[in-house]
Amino acid sequence: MPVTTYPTAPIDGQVPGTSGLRKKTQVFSSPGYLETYVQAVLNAIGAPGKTLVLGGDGRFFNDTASAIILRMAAANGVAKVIVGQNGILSTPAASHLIRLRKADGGIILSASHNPGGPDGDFGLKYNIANGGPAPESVTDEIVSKATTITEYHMTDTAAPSLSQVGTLTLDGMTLEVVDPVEDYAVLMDELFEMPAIRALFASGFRMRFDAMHAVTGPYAKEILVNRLGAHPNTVLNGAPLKDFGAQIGGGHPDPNPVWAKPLYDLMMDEDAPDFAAASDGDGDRNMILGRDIYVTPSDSLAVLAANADLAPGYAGGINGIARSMPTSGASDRVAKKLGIEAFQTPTGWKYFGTLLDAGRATLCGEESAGTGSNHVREKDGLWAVLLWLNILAVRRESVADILTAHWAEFGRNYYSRHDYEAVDSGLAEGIVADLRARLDTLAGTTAAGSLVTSAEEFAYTDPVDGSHTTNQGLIISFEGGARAMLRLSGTGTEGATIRVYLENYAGPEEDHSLDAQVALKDVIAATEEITGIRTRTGRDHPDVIS
Ligand code: VG1
Ligand code: CO
Repeated sequence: MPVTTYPTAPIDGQVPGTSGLRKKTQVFSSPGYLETYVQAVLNAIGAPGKTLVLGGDGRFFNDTASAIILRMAAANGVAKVIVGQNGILSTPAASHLIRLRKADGGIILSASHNPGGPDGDFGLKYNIANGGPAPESVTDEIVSKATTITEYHMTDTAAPSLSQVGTLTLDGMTLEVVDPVEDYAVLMDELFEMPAIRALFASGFRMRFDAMHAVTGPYAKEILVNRLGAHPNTVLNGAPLKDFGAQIGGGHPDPNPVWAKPLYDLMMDEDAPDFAAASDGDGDRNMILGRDIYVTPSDSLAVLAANADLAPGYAGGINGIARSMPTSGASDRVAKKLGIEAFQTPTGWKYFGTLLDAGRATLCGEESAGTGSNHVREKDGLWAVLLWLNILAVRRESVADILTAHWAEFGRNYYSRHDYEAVDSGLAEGIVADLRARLDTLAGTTAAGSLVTSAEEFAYTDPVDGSHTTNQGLIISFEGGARAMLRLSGTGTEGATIRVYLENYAGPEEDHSLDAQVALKDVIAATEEITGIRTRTGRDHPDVIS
């Protein structure tokens, strides 16, 4: 087998954040950069004889990167790679394929909701045999290899075209090209009451799913239209584009009220359909909308958990609910009622893996539009949409009625996230460091009329494997149950993004009809008084409010 060995490239700031390595496409595609990181992954996992899954969200550089990775896998002795046709797999579909085919792991090419294109972002994430993102122990090993290796290996043979499903070889390595949608669609058939959802659509129920020109287009068309009988106009922006439509209309595959504004506006219109959803670049996030109502991801997790037993996949009930620390406590109230465990983990899906594997958590969620279950080891956008559809098909109530009834029973956790983007990194780190230094002095003080009951830095000990992680965000708790959380994003590629998460609770008898920003105004004012973010960044409002 003709293999050439090349010198590695220096990888700056390579520490993987909450979701693998993300960089500007120009950095990722610069000579030797992708190759050095891939060689580090292959060395860290011990490539010879392994079976790996490979696929990505189809963004610019996906095809070139896939070809390079295949040639490197062959040169490093990987036995077999199962790859999505044309190098495409959504993140949840990749997770499922790793599990279904008992692969040793997988490489997912995506920068998720970050913009794509030559001037956008690219990313690479390694997932382990359970289908989930590599835990810190593995990513630390990859980072250590990336900074110490001096060469990478690649076969001289060109990678074959991935346009046809079938089995090929590349210099002795088996290459199986699979339909990216089929296995995933079968899994969804098993979990949900498909006849009930089909009957719902047949009864005239109208839905819009915005694929945002990203990877979920083909998945949504197959499942919603072909299998469930939804009208073909249900799927919007269903043709995947390498830049997610940035050129044609400023597309940016981040499913929230800001970036999916046309869909949001449609649902606030008189003539709105019954239900709408959107997903992100790699298909693991979801946004849920009903007529005249936006469902926050934290509320969505709580509603899904409270109603999960309406779907066949969860008919026996759920074992536990895990949420990330900045996600609102709404799902904790559901866990309490169900008499099951509730977990609060650091941000990032990798922290749910052990709880899912151990059968202690069945549903998991993050405030950043991620919801999922033990069916895979990633968050799953279409899964959340289908569970909502299953619940709507059984209850035959509107999204707004379901939410109103939920709040009447459990109370409402008003919630919002304020992001300050592209802040100077030193300034952002200074704001966090100054607050960290004052945490011990905050309890008992009042800010903007609110009494601080405690202030702490979030640290987490995994209840399954005992691993410990620190510095996972700052939490300020106020009298009455309100919380403000602060952390720096680990997925940005330009300066720093400061995320401020805000929560306030209104009990079952209280008013649930307020605008979230109004309900949170005291927490917002107190947080600014304590942190000084707006004063110090010189901004009078956040860049994104979700
Ligand atoms: C963000 C979200 C986090 C999520 C991560 C990856 O991280 O806040 O909840 O797990 O993105 O999601 P950060 O560090 O920027 O806050 V995805 O859909 O981008 O894989
Ligand atoms: Co994503």
